[in-house]
Amino acid sequence: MYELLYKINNPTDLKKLNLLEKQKLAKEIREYLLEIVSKNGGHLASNLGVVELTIALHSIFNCPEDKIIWDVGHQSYVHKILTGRRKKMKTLRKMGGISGFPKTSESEYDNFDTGHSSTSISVALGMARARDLLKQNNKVIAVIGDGSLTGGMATEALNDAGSSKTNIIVILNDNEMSISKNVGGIPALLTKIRIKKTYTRSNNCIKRFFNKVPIIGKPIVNLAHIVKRSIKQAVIPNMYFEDIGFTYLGPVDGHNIQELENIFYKSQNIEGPILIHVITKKGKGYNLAEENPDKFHGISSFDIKTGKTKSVKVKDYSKQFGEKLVNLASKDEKIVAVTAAMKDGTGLKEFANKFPNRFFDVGIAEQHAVRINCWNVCIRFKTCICSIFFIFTKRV
Ligand SMILES: Cc1ncc(C[n+]2csc(CCOP(=O)(O)OP(=O)(O)O)c2C)c(N)n1
Repeated sequence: MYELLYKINNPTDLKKLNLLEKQKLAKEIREYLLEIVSKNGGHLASNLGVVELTIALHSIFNCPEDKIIWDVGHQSYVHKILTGRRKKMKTLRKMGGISGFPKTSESEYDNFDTGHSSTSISVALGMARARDLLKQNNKVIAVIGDGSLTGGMATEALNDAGSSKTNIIVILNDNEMSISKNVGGIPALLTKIRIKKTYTRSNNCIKRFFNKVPIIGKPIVNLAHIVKRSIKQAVIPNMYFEDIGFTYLGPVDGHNIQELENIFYKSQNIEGPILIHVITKKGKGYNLAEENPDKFHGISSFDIKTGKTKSVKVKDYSKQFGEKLVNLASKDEKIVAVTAAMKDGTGLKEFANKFPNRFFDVGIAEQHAVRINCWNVCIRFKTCICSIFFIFTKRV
């Protein structure tokens, strides 16, 4: 069943595989992830989404010399499987078992003990600067999701890294999801960038067509070339990343190993900060998770066929909190709820359904979530603090 997987004990073994074998390995890894998480519980959808991305990263870069920083770290299972911890993954969420997040004490392939989101670019930039001071030349790669990119710290780090001229690679794993659907202006920007592929394709088709038209064809193409940059500015907002100092590469299909390897290979010869935009599907390869990525983000043990969780449902703290809040809010329309991308985790799902106009998901932005409440009256403030407080206590 796991014919190839059992032969991979480190990235060197992986590098020996050809493309077809890597594709087969991706399939086996997905089966293995399902087997483990359905028994033990864990973060499933995010890991299913980064299988090819992780294979391509470990095929092109040379870890542990090259440093990969996984933002949040909940998507590091595949990385663990490929870096000698395949068997240990069976102890996930067991007493004394393997961590579900990168742990420096666990492996030389893990570079930072994560958990909080939006930290990876800062960490990577620090490592890149230390490397430069030590006159070393390893690569430093931050892998950050589009959800985590909404966190303020990520923007602060992009701002610093963009002007630094330091060699650093930021891989943006864009699956359009945080735990729930991603929200705000940055996801909207990324959606616009995704149309680039369509734009480039149609642009080339038009060019080919006019080049064939006698006499007037070539001048039209030339004229188009002159205005191209301004059109590009208007149509392709990837200029945002370029304007703040990054070389932008992509968007690339995050489930195509060959394309990913090509772009990672290319990135090694570019100086300065690079942002590679990778499009992935959360829950990829397991229909139920593709359809309900939020349910399968973090899940307790479940039946693979039906997707039904096996644990007995108890009324936990967040459920109690959510119910009470709905109850209070039905009687007092001044009550609002603010969450930092944790609608489900903080028990606010029902509130959001019942009072959509009084529900605010502000993205992974806890500081901002607390502060937008500055017009507060007492009860509003309490509501907000409960929600934020809960994030910090039951975050992962
Ligand atoms: C500061 C902080 N707030 C909230 C969380 C809870 N959390 C864990 S993963 C996640 C969503 C991350 O989305 P994204 O970065 O897009 O990764 P994906 O799971 O979609 O691959 C959230 C909100 C956290 N880990 N840290």
